[in-house]
Amino acid sequence: MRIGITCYPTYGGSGVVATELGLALAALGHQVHFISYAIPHRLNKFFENVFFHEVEMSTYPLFEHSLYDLALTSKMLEVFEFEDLDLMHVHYAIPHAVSAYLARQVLRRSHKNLKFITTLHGTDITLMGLEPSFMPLVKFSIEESDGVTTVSRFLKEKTLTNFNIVKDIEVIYNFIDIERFSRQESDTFRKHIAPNGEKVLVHISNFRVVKRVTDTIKILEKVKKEIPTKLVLVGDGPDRSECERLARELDLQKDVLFLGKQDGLTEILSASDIFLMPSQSESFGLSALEAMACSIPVVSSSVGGLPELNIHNETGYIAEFGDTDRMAKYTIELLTNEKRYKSFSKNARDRAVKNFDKNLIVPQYVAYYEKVLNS
Ligand code: GMT
Repeated sequence: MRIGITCYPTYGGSGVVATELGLALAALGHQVHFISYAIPHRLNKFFENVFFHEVEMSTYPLFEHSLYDLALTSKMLEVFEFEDLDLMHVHYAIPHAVSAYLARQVLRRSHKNLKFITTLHGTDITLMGLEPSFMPLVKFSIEESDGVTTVSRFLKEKTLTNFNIVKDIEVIYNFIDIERFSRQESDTFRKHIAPNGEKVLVHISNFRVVKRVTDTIKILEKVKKEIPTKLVLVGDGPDRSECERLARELDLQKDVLFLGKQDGLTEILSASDIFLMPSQSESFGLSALEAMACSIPVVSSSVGGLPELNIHNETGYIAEFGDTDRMAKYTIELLTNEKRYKSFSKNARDRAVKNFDKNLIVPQYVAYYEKVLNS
């Protein structure tokens, strides 16, 4: 197949899933054309069967705001025409599904048929999509998509109820390369961050308010009262300054390591004991899956799709969001019970391998593409 993929190219789960999917499809022999305003984060070298088309943005004094949605539509039309695409797959509804819809309508005039699939990832349904300035178009573009997938059962339910939609939606979970994400046996990084044998908690995100990164510091404060522990924070975003302020206020500035955006996630995860995900909203939790694949148990909130990933008392623990006392209690329990820790660690890896291996999930996308193309 010749597949066009549009996603946000920045540091974030939906872009990562879209890029990894495109690379996996290309490795299977499909031709993949990424269409976005910048080259996606993980598309950083040459890959056979993979092409990138940059959406060019022209500036003009009359246009005070960028007209990205329209420029994206035009680029989709150009790529469809010259690369003979079979299908467009857009990730994150706003504005990608609307641009794909527009492209399809333009092509219909010349009796050409472009089908598009929309994958909903999270805040396009639970937060941004609900804003009055977006809601009618999000509903419309989902209803008009030739196929719709969500990354969890939770997100499917939310889509149907939040937007009052009656439509078949396919749940296709996030996936992982289980060979790339596996525990590395090197203690160089660990010695650097925990030189006196401290335990290590880790969190990876884009530091948006919904991630509640400050809760990880509150958890550290409570855990540290019982066990010498460090906290590694990976990523960057709007809440980073607030986290740095809180760490100083709680006199934890030497125990919280802010690493910023990083590529070598397996090395960092392999040097850690527990992954914290205290989110207020989370449709799946891709970075928790990355941790599980590296045999790291997860202490998370119970929101959204997290219980579909992190099984309470098996791969980690879940607690109500905001309940940092309980999350700290669970963390201490795991860090002080070696037998339980080992079994959770094994369960986490096993669950990632059995349920979220890219070799299981990518064929589900291919089958769905075929179903939509043949409908
Ligand atoms: O919806 C978002 O916040 C954007 C998106 C992203 O690009 O980071 O994150 C979502 O998509 C990921 C990949 O499917 C999921 O693993 C994340 O749980 C989800 N984030 C939220 O629901 C907050």
